[in-house]
Amino acid sequence: MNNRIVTLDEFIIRRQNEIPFASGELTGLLRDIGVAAKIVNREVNKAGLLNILGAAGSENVTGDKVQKLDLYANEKLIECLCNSGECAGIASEENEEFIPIQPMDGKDSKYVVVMDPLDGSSNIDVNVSVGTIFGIYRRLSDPSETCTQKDFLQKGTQLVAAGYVLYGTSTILVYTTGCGVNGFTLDPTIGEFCLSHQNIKIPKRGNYYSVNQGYYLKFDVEMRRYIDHCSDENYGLRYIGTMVSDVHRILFQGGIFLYPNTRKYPQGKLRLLYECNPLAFIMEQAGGKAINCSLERILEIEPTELHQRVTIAVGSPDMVDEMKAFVEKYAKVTVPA
Ligand code: AHM
Ligand code: MG
Repeated sequence: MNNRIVTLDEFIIRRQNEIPFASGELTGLLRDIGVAAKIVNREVNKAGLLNILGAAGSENVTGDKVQKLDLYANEKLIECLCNSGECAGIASEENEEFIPIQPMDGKDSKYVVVMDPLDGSSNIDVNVSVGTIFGIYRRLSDPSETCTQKDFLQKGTQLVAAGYVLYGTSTILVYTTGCGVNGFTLDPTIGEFCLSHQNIKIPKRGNYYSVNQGYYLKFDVEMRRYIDHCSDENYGLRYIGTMVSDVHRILFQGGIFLYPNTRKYPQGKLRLLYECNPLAFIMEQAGGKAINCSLERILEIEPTELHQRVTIAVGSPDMVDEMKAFVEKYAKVTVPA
């Protein structure tokens, strides 16, 4: 039996040939993200020491201002992505506008990155798992010039790579370049992400559904009927409130994750560019499906704004199809309020 450890860096280089137009730049970018993930992981893991080291907003013992973890993650990812000169610009959940990166040593950068540096904001301060989500596009603008907004407003079908890092009971990085999905678990003793889950495939159906059921009365009737069905079928409800974590469980065990429109969020809450598209790409690569509540494939939605919101149903293919059937059946029915 071959027990040889394959590190993320080694795997990325080996797989370079599978990527269309690969010239080492995307490889460099993925490695930059791997480095950033380790730095963020280190900080997430000592978040519980904040009371000792200083709460966010205060000064720590060395007199530095202690940052909120999501801002820290944003800063570190931006720093790492600037390092290799492969990234022309970044659109982040934490920044209103995209950040153009000036070319290094006259080098043309062909890619832009969209990211949610630390997803699961309500869980950050309470020791519950959080994650990083990223997507990589080939830019549309001239590589010798500053990137433009249209480089980021590309459909999910144009993603060349996407991934997430889950800072959970262990830290795992899962990514795809469109040739299957692979997972790498961080071995803290050697400081390397090591291949732990090869060619991940989602089960066709599962026993869990994941939705904020507290909003049940604020969902449209078809969504309420589908949730009733999940309950009738004795599916277990699991909801962490960090999309990365909820989707990760479903990727491995099967099930469906839903974030429908509510009265507060008529377009849905989650963001198309840096939350839903990357996770939809991974799910489809693993054999799953991802649609919105109007039954459009997430990856085919035309983005018009960086921070555009979208509704989502993502997970096991048979369960997403079932949800679709409920929407088709009940969407036009008007029930008394
Ligand atoms: P965030 O980017 O501010 O963390 O918000 C996104 C998060 C998702 O991770 C999660 O699925 C959702 O918000 C939870 O929202 P709610 O608390 O409304 O259920
Ligand atoms: Mg988020």
